[in-house]
Amino acid sequence: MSVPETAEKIKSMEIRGAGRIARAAAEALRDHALTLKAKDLPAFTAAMEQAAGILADTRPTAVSLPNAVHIVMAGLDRAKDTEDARSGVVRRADGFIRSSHHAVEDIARYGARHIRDGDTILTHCNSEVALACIIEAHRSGKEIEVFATEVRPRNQGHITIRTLNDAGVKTNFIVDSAVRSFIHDIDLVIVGADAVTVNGAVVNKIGTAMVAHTAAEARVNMIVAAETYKFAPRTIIGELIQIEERSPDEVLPAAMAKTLPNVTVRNPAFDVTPPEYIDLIVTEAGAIPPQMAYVIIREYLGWGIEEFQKSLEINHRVEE
Ligand code: RI2
Repeated sequence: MSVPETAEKIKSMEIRGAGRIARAAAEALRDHALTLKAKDLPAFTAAMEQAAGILADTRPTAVSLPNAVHIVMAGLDRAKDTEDARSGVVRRADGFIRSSHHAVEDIARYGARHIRDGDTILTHCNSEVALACIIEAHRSGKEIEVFATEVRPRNQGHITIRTLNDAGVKTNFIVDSAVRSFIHDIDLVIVGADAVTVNGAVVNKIGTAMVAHTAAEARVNMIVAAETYKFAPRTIIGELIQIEERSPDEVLPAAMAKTLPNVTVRNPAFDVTPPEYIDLIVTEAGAIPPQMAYVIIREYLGWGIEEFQKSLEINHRVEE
């Protein structure tokens, strides 16, 4: 798929979910590299950088997206010629997509071990990797039951219940505001993540923080399933995760909003769950307490503080 087409589908959420948008961006960059006609290496690099920028700018919160773009684009500056640059992009994009699928499989196995026979699980939104844990537990023969939320305003819960239904998992569908009413029926909460910050806070679909708070108050454990590329390296240097605020039309029909001049519709798509509400983050590198997020950023993304210090030095030099 072309870069503009992929970008449009990510923006409109036809392609959605933090892992899926990351893979779609890698795929679009690979296809772009394969068809790009450039007169020389600088022209090729400039065109690739432009495409990378377009894709990275589509949705601001899921850090898997800029991380995937970073991984695919890394090393482009060391390419010998256009063909070397082209094959490098293709190799890294394919490598990212492959390892992303493997990560989901590994997390499914690790996460499923936290689910006991007879457990009732609550999940919020539609996370490919959180559902993979649940489905793996079901496949391994554990008797489980799920409560899935509706997920206003985009109803990602509909995708979740379809997936669980098709996998043969006994599922209850509830509105988001019913979580407190059922929390005493729940043994474990499992959600995905759009971003994990250096202090172990988890940015995920709006409502996740409320679910986490409710679970903590009821002493129900909460685990987050997140591939390592959902950890946010730039939070090391104090960068905050931008919370996407989407169109008010998703919440209230424009025709009705027009009749309410004193009402402002707010539509943040994500919220932040503090680390103290999270028992474990299950990654493909193993399960970690949220407080160990820095280690994942450093060891698995390879972007420790040094890389930023280097880039800061370069900036200082330019300023002088
Ligand atoms: P996976 C989604 O965002 C949800 O917040 C979900 O929990 C998260 O991405 C992770 O999804 P959106 O695209 O990568 O629905 O686990 O706004 O599928």
